[in-house]
Amino acid sequence: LFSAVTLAPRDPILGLNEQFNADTRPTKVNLGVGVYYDENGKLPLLKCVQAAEAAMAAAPKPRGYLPIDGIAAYDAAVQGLVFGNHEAVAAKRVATVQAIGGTGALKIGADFLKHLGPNAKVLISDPSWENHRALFTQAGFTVETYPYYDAAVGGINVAGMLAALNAAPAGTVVVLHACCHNPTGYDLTDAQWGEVVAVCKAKGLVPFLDMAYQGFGFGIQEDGEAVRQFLAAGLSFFVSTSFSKSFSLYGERVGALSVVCTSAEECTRVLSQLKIMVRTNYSNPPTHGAQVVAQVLTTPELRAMWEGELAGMRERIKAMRGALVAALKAAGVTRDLSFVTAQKGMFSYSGLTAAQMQRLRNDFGVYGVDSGRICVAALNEKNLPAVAAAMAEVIKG
Ligand code: PLP
Ligand code: TYF
Repeated sequence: LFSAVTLAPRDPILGLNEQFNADTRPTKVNLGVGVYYDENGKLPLLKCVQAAEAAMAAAPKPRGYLPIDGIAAYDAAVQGLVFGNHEAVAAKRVATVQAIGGTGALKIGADFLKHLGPNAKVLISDPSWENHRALFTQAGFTVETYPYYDAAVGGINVAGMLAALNAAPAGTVVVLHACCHNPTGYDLTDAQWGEVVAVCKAKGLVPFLDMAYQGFGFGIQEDGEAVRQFLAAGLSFFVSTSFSKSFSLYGERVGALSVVCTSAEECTRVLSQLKIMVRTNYSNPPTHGAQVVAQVLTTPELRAMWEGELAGMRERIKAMRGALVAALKAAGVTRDLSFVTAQKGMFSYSGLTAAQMQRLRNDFGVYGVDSGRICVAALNEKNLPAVAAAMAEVIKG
């Protein structure tokens, strides 16, 4: 039965974890996978999460099946976070379903889109989170890219991106990183978002905003600018939400898919189809993580606690970016490093070549992705000197 089954390649990022775990050097540092570690190098368990769980444990509830679209209070809280108090929410023209992480939200959206337009193409940024390609391909789409990162200018090739979108046929699904682009850390400016929105509108493209890092750029509100612009343009679009990073709830798999429609009536029909996608994949979502997030988002004291803890993560990452630049300069690196502090979110595209990244790994036990991406959210005051020294060695050759 399985004699013709080929061996699939490892996930380029998760595969690195296995290699890291097998490394016996005590000085090894994992800057591969996109996970936030605190100043002690530990995965945080947020205080707001602990408080919500304590409250839940004090009033334990039975675990029946959830509705297919998840916990109603959770879906409403997600809408508030992503769409603010926009008229679209009050008008009941946003369909939101709880999903199994941001990945699950993308897949529910992809499956629905495949039914909607079986011949549509999907465009993702070049480069993008590798799972975007894999997931939309698995859902049956042909996946192509639009230009995004330009090594020559050390930033975004906006003209190239707009030209590619302009040339795409109506109905093309365009996957966009709402904030904190993975892997490059470069986001469009507000004005550039305006241009992207205008092309999507003029050409009848289907925007799919992936929001996996809300709050890691400038702030919860600030990071919603792209969503606000698509709302203001009156477009129908998709938003996938992940709370893996912003609540440090990676393993609970908490996310949501929202689809902005043109009317409440249309929204009812769309929601009914999203529920079929959920039902035929896993029937209904799990309880615990979404209950925690709903409790935090809807309890004022817990919400304030979360916003403070999220700001703490964001500020610590910024401090590490600054410290990395300072340490590299002190170690004699003369090239312009301003991009490290200009980039946002958990990653930095370091500009190092695959060979340099491999040397970092092999000679110094510093693990990053071959694309040159390092997770700056895993830096701390203890590991930073060694990382900077290793990077300086490798950069200077
Ligand atoms: N989208 C992007 C851009 C990501 O970086 C991630 C990271 O894991 C995800 C989606 C998936 O999030 P989740 O772990 O919640 O499935
Ligand atoms: O890009 C990252 O590192 C995170 C985590 O298949 C991740 O988004 C990486 C690969 C993958 C799933 C999650």
